[in-house]
Amino acid sequence: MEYANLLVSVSDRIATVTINRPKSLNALNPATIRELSAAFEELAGREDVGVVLLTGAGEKAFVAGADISEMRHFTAVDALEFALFGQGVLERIERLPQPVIGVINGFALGGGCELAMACDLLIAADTAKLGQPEVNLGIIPGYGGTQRLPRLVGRNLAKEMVLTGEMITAQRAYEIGLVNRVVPQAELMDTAREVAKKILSKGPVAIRTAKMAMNRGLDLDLSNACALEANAFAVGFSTADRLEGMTAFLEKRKAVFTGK
Ligand code: CO8
Repeated sequence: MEYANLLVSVSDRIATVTINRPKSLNALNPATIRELSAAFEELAGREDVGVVLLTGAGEKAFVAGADISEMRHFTAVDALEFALFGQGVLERIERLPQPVIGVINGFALGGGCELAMACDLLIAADTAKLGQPEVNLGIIPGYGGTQRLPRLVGRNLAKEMVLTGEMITAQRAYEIGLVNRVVPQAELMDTAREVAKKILSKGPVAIRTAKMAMNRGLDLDLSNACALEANAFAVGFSTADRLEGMTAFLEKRKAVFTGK
């Protein structure tokens, strides 16, 4: 599928989705959000895709937020619609069957930081900066920032970021658990692909059910979350891959998984 604001490519079972509006620092306008929705809907159904990398075009920005020039003309009703639609798109990304690695190549601000937080894990360039600067514009985060950020880094650190609007460095984001790794800009894509390849070498059904159990379980109390895990664990025993994985271990060879 061709997009005006995205580049989508697939190679070696890794899809790369690049938000491609570098002149606006990859800001999310309504058209781009709609395209992200369509792209991730398509990727969910692709059996030749095992991991998705999500990044921004150029070296300066992942996504510098919602597009302020378009948002400036919104009515409250427009804002509600834009927020709810965008939240649905981020939920689609979060619940994609395949893992999504956010490759944070520069500024991830406002809606960009929120988009990053919908990914399963984040690898950031040492030059990246993250933040929720909405209060500088007299508004608040609208794509789940007030909700996902406290869940990820804790209430007080999230409040500091949202209430001061200050950006933090990639290194600081690593220290507070907002990103998984920080690497030199030049090594960013290679590192992301290495992590993707490691995930791809595991049993695909196990990867999908582990992601689902962690995502859904976080919204439940521990007892129900563990019951969900037990059921997902049991499903794994219906696969040929678990027999292959265990047999390969006992035969001291590398497992060859088929996703069945
Ligand atoms: N929207 C539109 N254009 C943008 C945005 C943006 N968010 N960010 C940057 N740009 C544009 C600039 O206007 C500029 O355009 P031009 O060259 O035509 O003047 C170009 O990108 C380059 O930007 P700068 O010249 O500003 O580059 P600097 O290196 O000086 O600064 C910054 C980089 C610090 C990233 C700066 O551009 C900045 O502060 N950007 C805005 C960041 C921001 O406030 N983001 C939050 C937006 S609000 C939001 O995301 C809410 C999300 C929830 C939405 C809910 C729906 C209602």
